Amino acid sequence: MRVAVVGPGAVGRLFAAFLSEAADVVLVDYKKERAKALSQNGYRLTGLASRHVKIPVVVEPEGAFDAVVVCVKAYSTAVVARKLKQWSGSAAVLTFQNGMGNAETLQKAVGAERLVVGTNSYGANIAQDDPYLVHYAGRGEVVLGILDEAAEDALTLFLRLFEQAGICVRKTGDINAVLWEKLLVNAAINPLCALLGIRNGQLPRLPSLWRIATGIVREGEAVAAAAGVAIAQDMTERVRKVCEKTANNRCSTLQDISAKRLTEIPYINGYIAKKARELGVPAPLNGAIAAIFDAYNSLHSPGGTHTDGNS
Ligand code: KPL
Repeated sequence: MRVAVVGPGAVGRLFAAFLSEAADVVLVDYKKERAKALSQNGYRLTGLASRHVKIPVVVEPEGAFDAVVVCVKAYSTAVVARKLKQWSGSAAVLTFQNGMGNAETLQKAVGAERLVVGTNSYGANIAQDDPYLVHYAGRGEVVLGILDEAAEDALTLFLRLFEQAGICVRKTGDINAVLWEKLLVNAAINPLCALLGIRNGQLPRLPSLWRIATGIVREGEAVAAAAGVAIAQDMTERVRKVCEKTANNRCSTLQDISAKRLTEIPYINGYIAKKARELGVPAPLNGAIAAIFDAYNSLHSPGGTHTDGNS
C-alpha cells in the first residue's frame, strides 16, 4: 500500500513514522530545501518511542497512492485541497486537523466518497533546538468517521491501515459530535495557554483563567446545541482531564506563537463565534479571543514574519 502524509510538522512526522511500519510512505513538504534536507538526514523520534526514521520527503508526489493523510495547519487546507486534485488520483483522504472547516474544503476538492474525517490526540513536538528531533509526547487515540456513507470503503481502508501500523484507532457513527467535542477542548486550552505561555496542566490550577476557560466551553456547548449537535459529555470535565493528561504539553498554538507562525484560532474560537452569530447565540468570550488572534495573525501573515503550514 502507498501512503502520502502531507505536512512534515510534528504530527505528520509521527504518523509517517507509525505508518511506515505497515506501508510504503512518502512525506510531502511544500518547502523544497527542507524536503531535501529531511530526505537526506531523516529524523529521530524520542520520548515514547526511540528510533531513526528515514522515508522519502518530496515536494511533488509522483505515482498512484492508496491513501493520503492531511496533517497541515487549518489555514493551509485550501492550498493542499487544490494540490490534491492534481496528484491524489483516487486515493482515500483523511483529515484529523485541528479546527473546523477542513473536512468541507477537502470534501469539495476530492469528493465525498473519498473523505474520512477524524480527531487525533497523539502528542508530538519538534525540538526547538533541533529540527530533526521529534518528541513523541503522548500516546493518544485516533477517532474516525465519515460525513457521507459513500465513504464507507475509505473508512475501512484507514481503520485497517492504522491498526496494522499499531495506532490506537476506533470509529464513530457521529463524527460531527466528536469534532465539536475536540473543538471545545481546543477552544478552551489553546488560546489561553498560548497567551500566557503556560503548559496545559497549569490552566485548571489558575482560578481566574479557568473561569474564562469554562465560560468558553459553556458558550461553545450552547452554540453546538443550537446547531443540533448532540454533545453527550460534560465538556468542562473533559477539558480538565485533557489538561491533566497532557499536563506537560505546550499546546500547538503556543508552539505556533513561539515559532512566529500563524495560529489556528480563527478555525477554533473564530468558528464558534461565527456559528454563534449565524444562530443568534451569544458567545462574547469566543468572539473576543477570535478578535485577539485575528489581530495576531494579521501581524504575522505572509509578507510579515515567518509562516509555515505544517501541523
Ligand atoms: O490538541 C491539542 C493542541 O495542542 O492543539 C491539545 C489537546 C490541547 C493538546 O495540547
